[in-house]
Amino acid sequence: MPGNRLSNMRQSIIDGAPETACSLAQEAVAAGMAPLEAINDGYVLGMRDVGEQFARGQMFLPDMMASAEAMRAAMSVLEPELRKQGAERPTAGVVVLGTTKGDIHEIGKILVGTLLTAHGFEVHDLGVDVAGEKFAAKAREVSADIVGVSALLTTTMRNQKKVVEALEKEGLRSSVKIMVGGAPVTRRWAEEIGADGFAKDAMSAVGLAQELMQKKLAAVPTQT
Ligand code: B12
Repeated sequence: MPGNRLSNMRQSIIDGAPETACSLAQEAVAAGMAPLEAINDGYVLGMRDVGEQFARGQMFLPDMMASAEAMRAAMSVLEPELRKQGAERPTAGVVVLGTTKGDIHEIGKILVGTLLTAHGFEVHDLGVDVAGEKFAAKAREVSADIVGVSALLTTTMRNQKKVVEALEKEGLRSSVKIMVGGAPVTRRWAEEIGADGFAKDAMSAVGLAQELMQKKLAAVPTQT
């Protein structure tokens, strides 16, 4: 029963139970459930509950770590399924992705990277705690079209601006589009720091990346 399955998935994250999270994901794949449905309507809701309980002081850091572990276990099953969807398409664009300096949250960023890959983007994931200069150096190395910067803490959001500045300093700002995201990030913040766009979740991030690619290509003079 899909309804039950989704609520069990949600609960496995709240319980911080990697084995249950993993076997529920395997069952879902075997039953033909769309991986994105399992993620968005099951596991991510559990993560949201965990965040709320943590904020209310009803859960502590070790619980939150166990939940993150359970989420990773589920993703290890679902991620390859998502990737399969984009395996044989031409490259939609080159994206450099990472979490800002001082921040080690990675689950949302990984999800964004997976969905971008599933939609044909070539993704270079720099991981977590990444300084602006490192984003800029990688963007130059791989001739990135887009740099995507994640931040989950109100304190590390500010470092998204440092990435914008680092790209400017490297002379890359006109050739690279910048998108930002993460729970505390808003459209207004993106505008304030001079980024090109914000997306609230991984699926919207794909739409945004496609839109930014169109803008980028429209700005390039056609060769005769
Ligand atoms: C799991 C978790 C952790 C795990 C992270 C494990 C890991 N490997 O990632 C651990 C336990 C390590 C952790 C640590 C901490 N955490 Co924490 N954590 C969370 C929690 C519960 C869930 C985050 C998550 O994975 N969500 C699920 C994913 C799918 O959602 P998401 O990250 O928002 O990503 C989606 C969108 O935002 C968007 N997106 C994300 N990135 C990007 C990038 C781009 C380019 C785009 C376009 C879109 C996009 O798309 C994603 C997919 O849909 C949140 C609560 C919450 N609801 O956010 C707290 C939370 C973020 N943590 C918090 C805190 C306080 C901390 C600690 C400081 C705790 C402490 N005292 O040590 C440390 C910080 C460590 C550090 N320096 O980074 C606070 C932040 C408060 C604040 N306003 O700053 C939160 C909000 C909890 C709370 N309610 O208080 N945490």
